[in-house]
Amino acid sequence: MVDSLVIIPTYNEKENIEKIIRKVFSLSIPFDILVVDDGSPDGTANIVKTLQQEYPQRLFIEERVGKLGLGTAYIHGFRWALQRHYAHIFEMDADFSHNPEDLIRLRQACLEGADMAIGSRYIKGVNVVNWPMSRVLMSYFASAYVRFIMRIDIQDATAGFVCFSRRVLETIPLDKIRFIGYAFQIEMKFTAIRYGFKVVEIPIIFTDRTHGVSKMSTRIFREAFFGVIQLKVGSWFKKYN
Ligand SMILES: Nc1nc2c(ncn2[C@@H]2O[C@H](COP(=O)(O)OP(=O)(O)OP(=O)(O)O)[C@@H](O)[C@H]2O)c(=O)[nH]1
Ligand SMILES: [Mg+2]
Repeated sequence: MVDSLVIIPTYNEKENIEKIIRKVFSLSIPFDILVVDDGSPDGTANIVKTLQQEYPQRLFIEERVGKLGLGTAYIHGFRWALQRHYAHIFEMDADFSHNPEDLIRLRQACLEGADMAIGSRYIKGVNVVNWPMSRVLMSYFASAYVRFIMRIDIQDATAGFVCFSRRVLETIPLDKIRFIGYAFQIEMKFTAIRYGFKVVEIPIIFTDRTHGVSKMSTRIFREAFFGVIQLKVGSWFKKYN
């Protein structure tokens, strides 16, 4: 039985979705895929459903009615995975910013004792390809800001390429996770560390999307900026056990 599930949230990814699914299924280690699509108007879900005939019992889709945000898409996917047998549960973007080949290295880190392995852009310098300098700087300083406020030793706090061991998702109260964008990624890491899980960073090269459109918005940015302060203050009053 396949022990790994890659959750791919999608909103208007018709240029990427078929290619990324085929790429994941061509890896030397088997991974199942769950696409969580938020009613993409461009028909992303239909492409997935057609491919399901080619990959029965390996490719799954959950469709939600509207664009409900990345964080809640992942929470939906985590719950789906926990109802099944998966030991390793991954987050990965649809747009090839994350190289599917790296799934194997993230999984390996968890097999070697990590509870959560993060594909990190900032372990050895800055490994980002094709981002405008302004965005690299923003992301890099965002991580520094998070480290400063949260006092966590994570170089790439907003990373969205992650392998969770099942026990992490079973332990974290998923109904208490409240953020949806970059702050969601920070919140998951912060919470896992607070619960005492071993979180490791694996260096990856991150490439800007070449197809499709960005869903990054100032709202997501604002959520992250104020969210970390809220998370930090909230953690003073919260018990992690
Ligand atoms: N289900 C779902 N998926 C989403 C939503 N917003 C973004 N996504 C997906 O989440 C992943 C990351 O979103 P991106 O738009 O690539 O965000 P980003 O990487 O910060 O920005 P760019 O790479 O510049 O576009 C992609 O696979 C998107 O399709 C959403 O509201 N719901
Ligand atoms: Mg992207």
